[in-house]
Amino acid sequence: MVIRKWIQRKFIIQTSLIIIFTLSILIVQAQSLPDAFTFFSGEKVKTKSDWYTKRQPGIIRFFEREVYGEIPSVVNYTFHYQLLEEETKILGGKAYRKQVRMFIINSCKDSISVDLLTYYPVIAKKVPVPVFTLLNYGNHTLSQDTLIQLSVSKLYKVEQSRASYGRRFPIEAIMDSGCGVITACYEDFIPDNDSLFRKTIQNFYGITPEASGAISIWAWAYSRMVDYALKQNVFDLKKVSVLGHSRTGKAALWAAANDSRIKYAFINESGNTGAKLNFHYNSKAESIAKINTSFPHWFPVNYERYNYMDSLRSLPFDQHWLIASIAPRSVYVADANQDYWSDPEGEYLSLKEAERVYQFLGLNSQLPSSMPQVGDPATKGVCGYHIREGSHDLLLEDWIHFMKFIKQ
Ligand code: GTR
Repeated sequence: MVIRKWIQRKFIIQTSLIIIFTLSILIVQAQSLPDAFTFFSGEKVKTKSDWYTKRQPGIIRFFEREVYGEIPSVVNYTFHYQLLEEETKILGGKAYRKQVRMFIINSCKDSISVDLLTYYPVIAKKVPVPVFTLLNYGNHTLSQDTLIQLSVSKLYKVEQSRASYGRRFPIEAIMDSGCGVITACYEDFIPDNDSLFRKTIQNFYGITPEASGAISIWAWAYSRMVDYALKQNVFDLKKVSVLGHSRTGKAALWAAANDSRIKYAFINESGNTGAKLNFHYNSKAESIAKINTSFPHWFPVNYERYNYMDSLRSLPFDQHWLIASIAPRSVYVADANQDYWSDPEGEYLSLKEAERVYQFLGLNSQLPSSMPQVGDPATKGVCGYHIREGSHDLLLEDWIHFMKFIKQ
């Protein structure tokens, strides 16, 4: 009896000690949200110039080294454009479609090709229109139209997948709204597959697979669509945008942070390592450890250092820094209320935190203090947000809000 009591007491003491020890580790490690205005040195951003000349570039360098990895330098490539389809009138004459094959040639004269599918309303010939650049899963997946070439990416040469993502590309509504669009298959730039990614990044882009990730190559891809947009006289240079959904939303965000020619960033349900705030830790949502495990080729090896730091709330940075680095240019984040994996609340909080930087810089943004309700978009000023009913997708409803925002 005495021995049993003694064992019980010993067990209780030991368990309590373990609990106290674990809690103390968590308390020591857990921090508050890393401040966008504080440099790693501990110094504070005091002026707008501090932000634009030191903090903003410092954030980009940090994310390049630690999160997304190296982006290829465009000067190492030459580009050649081959017309596949001349400007063709479509939709009963209210818009034009054009298809161009872009050859990207590296310094060893190796090349890859990407099919650019472009649409613009007829009015664009008189008055340049806003343009969305969009990465997709194969140009032919967007439409029933058999004149749209099957994507050059080997993985997509499948006629059955034609129009399988038609819902993500409401072309008639886009043309009716008076906007243009340039779209290309994301895997034409680099395959979304670990072993093919490793080969392509090494052999074609000349970057080691450890030093970069596919998100950086897709961000570079957005900039290459922007190069093409800027060569067309039908698009308004002040309204050149990137639009990405989910994994390509992460890439669109990273592209906008790096490329100041991008004036609007539409970041749809980008989730972890996109717009989502890691400090809003939520067990239903994707974590850094999970994304690094499921998609090791999306990020450089450095990013693995941050596995579990989100659950411990000990990360030294967070994604609102990256959103803020887009300032003074516009950013719009969008969610769906059943998309728990992307963590809509975490995305809104991130945008709301980034807004503090926009306001510090004297820019007009008026996001509500609590998260907007479904069907009640927040679109006043340079930062926009909406959440719609439904699950993870890019739908006409999202496009309608984006088109209204870019045109205002
Ligand atoms: C998921 C991934 C997300 C998101 C999504 C997508 O499997 O966990 O981060 O990128 O894929 O791209 O559809």
